[in-house]
Amino acid sequence: MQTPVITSMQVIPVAGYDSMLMTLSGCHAPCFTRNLVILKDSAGHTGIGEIHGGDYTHDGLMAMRPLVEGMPISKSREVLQLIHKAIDPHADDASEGIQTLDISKLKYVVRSEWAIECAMLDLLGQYLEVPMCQLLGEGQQRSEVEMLGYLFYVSDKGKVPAGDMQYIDESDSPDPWFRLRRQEILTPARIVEEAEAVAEKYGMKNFKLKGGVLRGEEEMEAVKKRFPDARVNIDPNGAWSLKEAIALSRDMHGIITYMEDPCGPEAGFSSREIMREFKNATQFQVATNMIATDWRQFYHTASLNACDIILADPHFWGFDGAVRMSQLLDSWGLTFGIHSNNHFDITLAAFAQVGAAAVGRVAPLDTHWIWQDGQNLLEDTPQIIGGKLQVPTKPGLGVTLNMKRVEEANRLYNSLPSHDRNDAMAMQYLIPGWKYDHKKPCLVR
Ligand code: GKR
Ligand code: MG
Repeated sequence: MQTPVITSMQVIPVAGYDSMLMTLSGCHAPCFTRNLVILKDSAGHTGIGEIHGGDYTHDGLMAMRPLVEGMPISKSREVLQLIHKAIDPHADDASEGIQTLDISKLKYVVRSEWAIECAMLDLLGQYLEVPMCQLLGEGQQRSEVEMLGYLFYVSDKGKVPAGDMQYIDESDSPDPWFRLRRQEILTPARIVEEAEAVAEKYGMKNFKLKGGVLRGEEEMEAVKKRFPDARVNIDPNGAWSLKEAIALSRDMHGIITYMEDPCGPEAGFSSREIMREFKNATQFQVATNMIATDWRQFYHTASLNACDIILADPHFWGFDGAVRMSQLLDSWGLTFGIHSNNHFDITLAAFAQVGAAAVGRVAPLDTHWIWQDGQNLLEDTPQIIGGKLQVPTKPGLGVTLNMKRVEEANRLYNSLPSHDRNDAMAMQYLIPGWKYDHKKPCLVR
């Protein structure tokens, strides 16, 4: 008996709408892009995966097609091995990761082949009639996965002149969260409103505020506000100096659960060394998606005991890799989590599967989904209920593509002037001549 064979691999670039979200790297554009991988096999099954957008990732996936098509699904590990042997690092990829949140480097940290791994696991799960999480690590650990409400500062989209690409408006939506997420949110009181709307809609009890936007003191004022019955952390993406981060954290014990990438490289020391010093000085638990984005970086992070929580995004680490990380962290008494960028609901389903298979202590998973909710590419988008993402129970990834929606998202992608993420572009409407500086919050110029 032969296992089914992969008969075709399609790569479909797609785009969706976003808010004017602020981070250290600038401001999200009106649209974000992703790449979808769709595999078909000889048993008539469809396997899907989603990964970051942009031509670099798209072209990388297209180049991998000949290594995937024609292979039996039982050889999925071998397919990945062949891909790894065939890939040469790009000449501009200095393996530095995203220690300074230089968004132009993100495409090198993201490994496009993990979208293929996802789609192959989807096919394998359907063949074996088990959910994907049963095929990972030690198998399924839970049926729902705690998520955190990812709060952002949002700028006023009215500042973009008519005629230029416009941000989506949802002021006539019946849903209070959908209305709010497209409006300006720049004060502590508005951040609290945001948290309340998110809690009301999704039932989340854990929040993260994306910092690196205003002065550190102002951002700390926001998280000191009332987060009813909730826990909060802050992630300035390494914008603060060590001295500043220590001063800002002084009165925050009992308010902040952990700090995510509070400081970055400075004075000849790497972020890993600086974060270790931050931990020594404050006794705060520290999380990262910036200083450990591959196993070599993780070795140095772990050697220095620079972090307690590794946000092992499966788009960086792979599905097998992310779950392997959870096993390692568990045996060392550390905590696993997941980081995200803007994504569609296929990634949401993938996070559900990885979160379900992760062993040990799992921090509430990061997701941008709340900013995209409603733009579904699936017939059966996994739901977040009571702050917990429900793990699909059907075999494989456990979800079905809505091809009509995918075609619409592909049309939007094709209408965009550029396919790469550029957070400096929209900043020019807010601060003319704005330039990225990894040590300056984006609205502090
Ligand atoms: O998508 O704007 C964003 C995020 O700020 C992203 O760039 C970060 O990588 O979410 C991320 C984080 O937690 O650092
Ligand atoms: Mg982060």
